Amino acid sequence: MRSAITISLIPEAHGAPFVFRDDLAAGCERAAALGFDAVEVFPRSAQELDVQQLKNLLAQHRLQLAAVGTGAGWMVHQLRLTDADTETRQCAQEFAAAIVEVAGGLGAPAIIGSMQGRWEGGVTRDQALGWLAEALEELAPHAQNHRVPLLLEPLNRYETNLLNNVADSLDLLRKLRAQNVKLLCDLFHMNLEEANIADALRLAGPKLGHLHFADSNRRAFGFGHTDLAPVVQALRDIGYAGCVSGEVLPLPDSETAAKQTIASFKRWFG
Ligand code: LER
Ligand code: MN
Repeated sequence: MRSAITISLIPEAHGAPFVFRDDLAAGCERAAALGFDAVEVFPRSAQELDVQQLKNLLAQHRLQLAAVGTGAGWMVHQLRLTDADTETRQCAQEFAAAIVEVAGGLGAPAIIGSMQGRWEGGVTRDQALGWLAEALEELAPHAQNHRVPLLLEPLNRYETNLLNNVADSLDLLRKLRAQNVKLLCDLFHMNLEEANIADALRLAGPKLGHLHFADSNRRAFGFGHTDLAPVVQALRDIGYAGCVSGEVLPLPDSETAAKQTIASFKRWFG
């Protein structure tokens, strides 16, 4: 398993669970200095990400790119893949596809999390799931061209009413022709939504593609009360070999959250 830490380049995302923010160079420097294997980057858009700078920083610090988030599509641009408006869905699709391409070019998967949107108004749950499935079918081949998966993240009920748990997300994956859509399981969301986190990870099994490593209160692992022992056992049992990425609140500050994340990673996965 590889350790990773999050860097947000979205000025509007203050209050969101990203450890380092606003400065890609400084984030990569701290990540490498603290011993992380990889960084997970959240750009404002594909076009606003300086790909050459990121490539140089990864090479300079011997870091891998764990994943690239599409969350700004929703947070900044109010784009959802399941919006009732056809044109907005198309814009959302183009926004996400551009990030899939940029991430794939750097050997990393893109994350579809908040861009899954929600069902509301005149849109039924089935309709929203149908639109999400169509979007994933279109995005997944772009990722496949780069030989990377596309990550789908179930979120807790306060962020979406569409995919909240592993079982429902697997139901959707089973309906897809694309085989490279994998689940991103976020331990913070799972703590709220799953009856048993370890059982849910076992259910995900080979479809688990990425892990967000956050404690019960969305702080760095060890700063909350999630019992990690059964979670680690489940990950071992399913042979998970992907990233364990600290997507947590920068509390009490970024440096302390990052240090706590790598210390917990080494303790449990080292
Ligand atoms: C949002 O709550 C989250 O967990 C992010 O990873 C979504 O992109
Ligand atoms: Mn997450």
